[in-house]
Amino acid sequence: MSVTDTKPALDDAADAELQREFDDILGAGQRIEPRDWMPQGYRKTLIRQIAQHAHSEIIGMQPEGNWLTRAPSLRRKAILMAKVQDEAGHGLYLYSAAETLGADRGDMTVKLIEGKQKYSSIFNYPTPSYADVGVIGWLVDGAAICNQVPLCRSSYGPYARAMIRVCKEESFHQRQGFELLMTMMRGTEAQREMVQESVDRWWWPALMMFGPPDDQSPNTEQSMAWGIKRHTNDELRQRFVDMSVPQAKILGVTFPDPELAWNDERGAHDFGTPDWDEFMKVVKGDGPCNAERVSNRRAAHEDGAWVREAAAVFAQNRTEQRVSR
Ligand code: BYC
Repeated sequence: MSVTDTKPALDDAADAELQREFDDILGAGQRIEPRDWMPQGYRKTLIRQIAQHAHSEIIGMQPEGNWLTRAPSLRRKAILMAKVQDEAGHGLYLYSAAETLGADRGDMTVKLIEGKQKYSSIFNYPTPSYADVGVIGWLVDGAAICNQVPLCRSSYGPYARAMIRVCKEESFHQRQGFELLMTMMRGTEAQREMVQESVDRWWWPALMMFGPPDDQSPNTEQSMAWGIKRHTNDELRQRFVDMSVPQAKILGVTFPDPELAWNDERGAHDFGTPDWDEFMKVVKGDGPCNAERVSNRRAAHEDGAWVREAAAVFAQNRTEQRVSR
C-alpha cells in the first residue's frame, strides 16, 4: 500500500479521535475554546448565530436611536443615549466572539448589508411613539434576556462569556423600560393610551423574536445537541409569556390576545398563534422598515470608510516603527 493509500485511513482515525475529544468536552459540560478542534458544522452554526446576534444589536440601535433627539427631558435623553451605546458595545463583544471562530468582521458587515446574513425581525418595526422606547425596553429587552440567559451556558466559551455581560446590561435596560412605562401609566389618560397602543403593536413581534415554532425550526435540534442552544424556541416563548403577564398586570396594560389565559393543568399560560406569514415576510426583507434599516447601516459603513483606512495606516506605521527600532 502506498503512502497516499494509507493517508485517508490515518486522517479518518485522527478525525474520529478529535470528534471523540470534542464530544467528551461537551458531555462533561465543559466549554469549547477557540483553539480546540471542532466540527465544521459547529463552527458554521456558531458563526451564523453569533453574526446574526451581533447584527441585531447594531441594527437594534436604530429604532430607539430615533428618539434620542426628541426624548422629553435631559434625564430621559441621557438614559436612552447610554442604552443605545450599550447595544453598540454588545455588537462589538459579539463580533469579537465570531472573530475567534475565524470570521472576519468586515466580511460579516458586507454580508449584512447585502442581505446574506440576517438580523432579528423585531428591529424592522417602526417607533412612531415615545412609549415605544419603554415598551422596547420592557418587552424586547425582556424577550432578549429570556433568550440569552441560557446562552450564558452555551458550549462555546467566548460566546457564553460575552453573554454574561450582555445579560447584565439587558436586565438594566429592561428595568429602565418598565420604569419609564410605570411613570407614563401614572401620568395622564393620554399617556396611558400611548402605552397601551404601543404594547398592542409590539406584543406579537416580541413573541416572534424567539424564532419559528419548534416543528418549523430547522436548526434547533442540532444546536441543542451541540449545546449551543439550551432550550427550544417554543420553550423560551412560553417562559416569556409567563413572565410578562404578571408584569402587565402591575403596569395596568393588556396584551392583544383573546386566547391568553392561565391553564391550571399545564401550570402555564395558553396563548394565541403569532402570524407566522408576517414573520416570514419580515425575515425575508419585506417588513415595514427593512429597507430603511439596511440602507442606514450601509450609509454608516460607507461614511466610516475613512476611519477604517486611517486606523489601518496608523497600525501599519506603528508596526513599522517598532520593527525599525
Ligand atoms: N428574526 O432554526 P431556527 C436584542 C431565522 S438582539 C430573524 O429556529 P436558530 C436587542 C434563523 O436565523 C436580539 N430571523 O434558527 C438588541 C434561521 O435562519 P438561517 C437577537 C430569525 O438559529 C438591541 C431560520 O429563521 N438575539 O435582543 O436555531 C436592543 C430558522 O430558525 C428569527 C439573538 O440573536 C428572528 N426573530 O434559532 C434591544 C439571540 N428567528 O440562519 C434588544 C441568539 C429565527 O438558518 N440567537 N430566525 O438562515 C438565537 O438564540 C437563535 O439564533 C434564534 C433562532 C432563537 C433567534
